[in-house]
Formats: sequence, C-alpha cells, structure tokens
Amino acid sequence: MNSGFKSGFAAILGKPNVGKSSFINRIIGKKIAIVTSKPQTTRRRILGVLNGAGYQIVFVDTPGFYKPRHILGEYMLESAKEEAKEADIVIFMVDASTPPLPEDNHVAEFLASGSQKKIKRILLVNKIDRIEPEILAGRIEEYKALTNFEEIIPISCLTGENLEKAGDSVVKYLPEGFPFFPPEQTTDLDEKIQISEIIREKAMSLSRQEVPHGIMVEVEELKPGKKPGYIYISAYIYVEKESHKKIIVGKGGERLKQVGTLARKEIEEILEKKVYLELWVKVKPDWRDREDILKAWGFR
Ligand SMILES: Nc1nc2c(ncn2[C@@H]2O[C@H](COP(=O)(O)OP(=O)(O)OP(=O)(O)O)[C@@H](O)[C@H]2O)c(=O)[nH]1
Ligand SMILES: [Mg+2]
Repeated sequence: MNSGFKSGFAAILGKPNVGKSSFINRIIGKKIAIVTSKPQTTRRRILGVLNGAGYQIVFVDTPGFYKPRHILGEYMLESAKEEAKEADIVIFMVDASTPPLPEDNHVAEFLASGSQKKIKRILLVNKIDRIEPEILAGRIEEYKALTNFEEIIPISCLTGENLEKAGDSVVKYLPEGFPFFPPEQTTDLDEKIQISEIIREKAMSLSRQEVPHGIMVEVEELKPGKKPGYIYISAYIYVEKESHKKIIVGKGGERLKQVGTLARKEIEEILEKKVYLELWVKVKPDWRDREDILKAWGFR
C-alpha cells in the first residue's frame, strides 16, 4: 500500500542540557529549537522533520527531565513524558562528559514503566568531543546499564560525529507508513512562537543565575513596517522580579539593546526581510506558578 515507505515519531528524552535541541538542529540542518548553555531551555515540544530516501522521521525535542520546582516545571516534565508515550522510538540522550546522574536514572525509570517498556530505544551518548577517547568505552558501559537499548551510539552535536549513523539507526526502527508532513515543512512552530523563542534564547544567554529561567517572551505585533520592505515586530520580555528587569535592561539599556540586535539579525534571516524590533520588559511575579498565566501562554 505504501511501497515500504517508513515514517514515525522519534522523541528525544534526557536530562536538561545534554544537547537534545542541538541534535535536532544539527540533524535537520536548520535552527528549529533554541539552544543555550543553561539547563531547562526547552519548555515545550518542538518537531523537526527529516526527509530521506524512502522515509520521514519526525524528531520530537522535549524539555529535559528534572525535579519540578514550580507548575511550569511540572508541565515541562509531563509534556516530555506524553511525547515519549506517543512516539514510535525514544532517543535517550546522555552527556558523555559526566557519569550518569540521578536525572538520568529518572528517565530510565520512566522508560521502564507502563507502556514505555515496549518502545524501541536508542541511546545517544553526546558530547564525546569533551572526553578523552580512552574513557569513552567505560562511560558507555555506565550508561548502558541504565536500561535496555536497541542501539548505542556515541555522538557529538558539536563536531557532527556519528550523526548520520544516529539517523540511520532511527530509520531502521521506524514503522511503515505515509509521511505526516509535506516535504518542504521542517517544523510545526507558528511564526510568532518561533520569533519569541529566538528573543528568549538571546535574553537567556545574556543573563545569569536565576534570571534566565524566569524569562518568558510574547510577540505582541507582527505586521508590515512603515518603511517599505520592513516588518514591524513588538514583543514583551517577562521576568519574575523587578531586580531581574534591571538585569535584562542593563545599564543605560545596553543589555536589552544587545538582546534586540542579536534577535533581530536572526529573525531577519528567517523572514528574509528587514525587521524593526521593539522590545518591552515587564514584571509578572511568580508567573511560573500561576495557572492562569501558564494557561494563557499555552502551557496547560
Ligand atoms: N561540547 C559540546 N557541547 C554540546 C554538544 N551538544 C550540545 N552542546 C552544548 O550543550 C549546551 C546545551 O545544549 P542544548 O541543545 O540546549 O541541550 P538540551 O538538552 O536541549 O537542554 P534543555 O533544553 O535545557 O533540556 C549548549 O551550550 C550546547 O552548545 C556537543 O556535542 N559537544
Ligand atoms: Mg533543549
């Protein structure tokens, strides 16, 4: 009926900061998910579609597994689990530069429970560029013991090592079926959300300590600009405290300006148009624990 075409969903699970979003961007060859050096960057599932000869893989980037400390965290963990339950394959990603940590066990325990027990699993041991080759084999053994895997592949999203091999092994376990998306579509993200994510990435990257985790961005307007050929975008950057607002704005507005410049450049690349970007910073106390706000922002 479909002449052996393969298609399915591969959910990428793992603790925060192991490189799940980097993997999706690198394997698709396009920036789909934002990446920062801070844990808990990804907050909701993001799809990345990879088309090849006779197959379509829908990679699902998920928030990292960690112990929630607020309602947003609960949503993030739940959303990662839901995506895994609906996937055909689970890619369990770990960080080669450290031995297994409790959050890795948490992922393994989840995979050993309920309907998860039957799912095909591929272990990707990422960041191998960060360790000496002599210790890699031992490190793999430590991770291998977490649960049972169909395949184990050491990779580096930084250098690209073994990424093709990782893709091939996903294809091997894909079920037969028709493609889910047309060939030109690489993600399902709405344009306004994509833009707000880029702004959030820049704001998170330029701030420190507890500030980045309390940042939320909402695009307010996206319309043709006054100057011909320009797009006008206005967005709110929300933070949890007045002191955080001062940090994001910076001395004389310097930091906010930097966020705006970096974000604008990237948005211009995506939209292939000149952009006039206006950013406003607002305080929303404890928004990560406010059901009403989270719901309005699509987290519930
Ligand atoms: N050295 C090295 N760094 C990497 C590699 N892959 C990712 N990184 C870095 O690791 C950090 C985290 O990467 P992300 O892709 O945001 O990790 P994540 O698993 O999506 O994190 P969360 O969204 O917080 O769960 C970033 O600074 C990346 O540049 C790699 O193969 N080697
Ligand atoms: Mg991520």
